[in-house]
Amino acid sequence: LLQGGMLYPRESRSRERKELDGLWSFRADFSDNRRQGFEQQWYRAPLRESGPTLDMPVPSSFNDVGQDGQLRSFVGWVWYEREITLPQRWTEDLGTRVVLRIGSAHYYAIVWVNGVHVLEHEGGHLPFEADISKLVQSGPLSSCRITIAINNTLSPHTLPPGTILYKTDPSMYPKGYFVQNTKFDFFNYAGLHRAVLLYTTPTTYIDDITVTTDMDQDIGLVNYQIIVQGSDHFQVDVSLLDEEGKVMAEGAGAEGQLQVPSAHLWWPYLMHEHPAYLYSLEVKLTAQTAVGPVSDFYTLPVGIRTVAVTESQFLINGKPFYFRGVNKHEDADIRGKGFDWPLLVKDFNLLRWLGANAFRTSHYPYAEEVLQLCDRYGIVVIDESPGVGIVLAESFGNVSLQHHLEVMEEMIRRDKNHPAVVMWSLANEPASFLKPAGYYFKTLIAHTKALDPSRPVTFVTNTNYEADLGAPYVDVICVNSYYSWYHDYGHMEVIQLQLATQFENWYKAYQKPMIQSEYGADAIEGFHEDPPLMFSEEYQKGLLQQYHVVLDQKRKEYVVGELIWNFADFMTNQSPVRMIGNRKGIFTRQRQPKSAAFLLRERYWKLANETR
Ligand code: BDP
Repeated sequence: LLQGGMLYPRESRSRERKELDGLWSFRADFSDNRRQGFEQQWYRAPLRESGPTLDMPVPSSFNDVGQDGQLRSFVGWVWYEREITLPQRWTEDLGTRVVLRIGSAHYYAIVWVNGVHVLEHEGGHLPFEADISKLVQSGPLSSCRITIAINNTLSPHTLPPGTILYKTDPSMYPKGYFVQNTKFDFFNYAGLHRAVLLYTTPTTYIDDITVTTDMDQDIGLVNYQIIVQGSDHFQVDVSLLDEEGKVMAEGAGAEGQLQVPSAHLWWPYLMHEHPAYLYSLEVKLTAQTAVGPVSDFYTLPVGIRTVAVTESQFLINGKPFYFRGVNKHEDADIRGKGFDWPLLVKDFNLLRWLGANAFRTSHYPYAEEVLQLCDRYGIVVIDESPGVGIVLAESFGNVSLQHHLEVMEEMIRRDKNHPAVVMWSLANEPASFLKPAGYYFKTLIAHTKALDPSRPVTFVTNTNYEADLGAPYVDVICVNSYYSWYHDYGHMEVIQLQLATQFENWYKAYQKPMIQSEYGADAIEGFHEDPPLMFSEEYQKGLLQQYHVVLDQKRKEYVVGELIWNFADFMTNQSPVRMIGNRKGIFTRQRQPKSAAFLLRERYWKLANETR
């Protein structure tokens, strides 16, 4: 199991944070073997001393901010560097612990501080951190230089997987020519995609908090477990405050249960008069240490809710819940997958405009700030791992499985306390008919459930119900289908029959609740054709309407949700079937509605009013 917690860095009476967003120095290593940076040790001295640098914004993907096509499609190591000045109290107070935290670096990262190697991390969508106190407190330096080398290369054992293809025909390609191939349908944006920051804690500190909640009649039960590092002699006190700041329950000790009479439950958006009620768990640590008494404070938002699955229902707080939602991507013009507040707020405003109550983090874990807003707004999340495009036999082997198990540990460690997260999705459209897929998913699902027994687990399939070797182990069957899009082009009249058959086959085989986890059609905004033709707004709308007829029948039985593909248009690799990206968005990449958005809006509000 992973060492150490991964609490979101919040300020408190005992904790400070310093964001390192802004311009970093940057260089892509275009040398033939891509290893010049290591051979010349670019981390040893300021980057500008080893060659020319570019200004690179953080957070952002590096691909789309420049005018250089080579950099846009670069595969290999890129180097980021930033020099910062630290406050004296951080560098001189030996009771202060200084931590460097990187929200996301895609894909493999190596970090140096003042030329000293401090950590490495694999995987582009989850945070990692290092205690750098010793490095910044060891000398007269009040500045510190952070160097991060990032490699975006994907192999059969990375998540997501990919392959490097060498093109060796000398009559067609120059010497050493290679391309990165992937089996997923979005652009492999890379760089420092989320906040890089420094934060402090005392040297004896609250390392991790785990909260699970339950109900006993109208009493809310909040189970908590706190992990402390730095000392064995400490005291932990907790109190749970309501939204007005009134103390509702108190406890002492690193583990326990708080009881909240007449608890306000955390409800999804539009399901209750007061959705998304959040309590605050205030944790106070006091310890006797060599340098005297120390206190650490951390406040965690807590939503009291339950999640359960029956043969045909998905229950939140004991009530049937229907996912009316979208699949998203972290994707936008210029910044690529870089975190951006205006974009985030716009997206949440659009979700509420739609009357949506849920989304899936297709196809990787999203920024923590996204989940925090879901907690606050009552938007329910299916939290998906970066297991997208697992289709090669090699990617089901032990090396890959081991990494996937670790990714689930990192993901659950980061996201376990979000009430909005109601289910883990382990993968999207894996080749789950391949023989090793049975063992792979059995092991992965058992591990995930051991890490978090409180949430159902799924993966999203497009395999035939008879051939799927992973489906026996999931709690909810999530199926993607593209009737009348990837086959039977133009023939919307076959959708109802094919979709009804899909649901009936799966349900008969498994008796588990089902979600239509993807369906949709490309439409170029402003293209109109009536009668509808593919790629017109009318076709996208017409196709969705056919799906809705069947969804309306089956949701009365065992279908518990529908997630449109996709919320917005997004960038993909170039190909003859992608016209500047995937156009299945109901919003454009700039977040303007196509006709289908109005259709969905009407539908979602109608569904909301029925179930309210
Ligand atoms: C599904 C994938 C999704 C694609 C979509 C499409 O899960 O990532 O973008 O198809 O082709 O198979 O539009």
